[in-house]
Amino acid sequence: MNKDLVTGGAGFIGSNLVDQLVQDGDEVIVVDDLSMGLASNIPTSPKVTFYEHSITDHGFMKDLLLEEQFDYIYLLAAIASVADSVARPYETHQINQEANIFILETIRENKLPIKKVLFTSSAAIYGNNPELPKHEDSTIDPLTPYAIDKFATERFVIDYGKLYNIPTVAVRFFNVYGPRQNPKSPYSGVLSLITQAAKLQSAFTIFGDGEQTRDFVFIQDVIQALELLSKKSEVIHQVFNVGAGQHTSLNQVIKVYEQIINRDLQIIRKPERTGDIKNSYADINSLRKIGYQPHYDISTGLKLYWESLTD
Ligand code: UD2
Repeated sequence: MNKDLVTGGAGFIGSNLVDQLVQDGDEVIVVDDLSMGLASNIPTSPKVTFYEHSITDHGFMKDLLLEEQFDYIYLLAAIASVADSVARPYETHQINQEANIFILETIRENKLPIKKVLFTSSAAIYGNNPELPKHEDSTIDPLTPYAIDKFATERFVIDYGKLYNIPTVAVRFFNVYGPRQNPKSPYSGVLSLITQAAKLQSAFTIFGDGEQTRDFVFIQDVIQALELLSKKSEVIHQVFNVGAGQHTSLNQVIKVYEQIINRDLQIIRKPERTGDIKNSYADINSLRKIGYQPHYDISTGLKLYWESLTD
């Protein structure tokens, strides 16, 4: 039986991953300080142990790593909001970078026999590079503390892998959406904000003309990608875009949603946000080559997201 560590396992993506790992029969340990996540997201199962702790507590993390001897480590704990990283750059650095390097360092120093360490980065590292679609080797343009730390940590993860012979891999998430996504801040993912507006029958604000596009990828497709990347032992020391490989405009999203809920959404239009990117989507050929195939188009994914709220 595999033993897995999921940092950030109470969050949106982390908790969906924990669900899957438990279904696979793994034993899962979650470390999360609940700064963004919710304890209620973590499945109650004898196979899951939850530690409400920050990954920046080095003593705690070291003891845990030495004691548990994990097979798989999924690094998802982070300040996940770009706006937060701008407000708290040093704290972001301690969480998003230093704490992760400390984990790698503990593995290196103690020669821990890990099967795979998977780090989660972001499409934010491409910044304003207008190239479409974004390839893993496209020019990067990290514009915020969030993007800088994500990129640098990706490099550390790959380099620790190559230099010290640790099986590591990194992913760059595009616009992930689905059940448990938290619509708490105005900078939360746009699909969680639309979903919340639909649920509360409140107005949704579109910034700009609504023709901006994003590569919206449903959480179950993301989980498929994470599982493939962690379980394929020959896949190491590489970074992968994780998206659906499609782009959809906000105006299209609104139409799809109105069909799902069978009524019109209340829309307010405001000027484009400063710094907004017009179009973004992922080249997912590297991921396809290892067997990834996205199964959820935007209408299927949004329908499942909507139904998860009304259950
Ligand atoms: C994502 C990240 C952002 C940064 C960026 C880098 C999230 C939530 N956002 O921004 O932090 O990493 O990638 O490329 O992960 N919009 C509205 N109304 C709203 C909210 C958003 O019209 O109430 C628009 C927004 O102006 C943008 C689009 O929807 O044009 C998507 O916004 P988003 O924040 O979900 O995602 P993105 O890709 O701009």
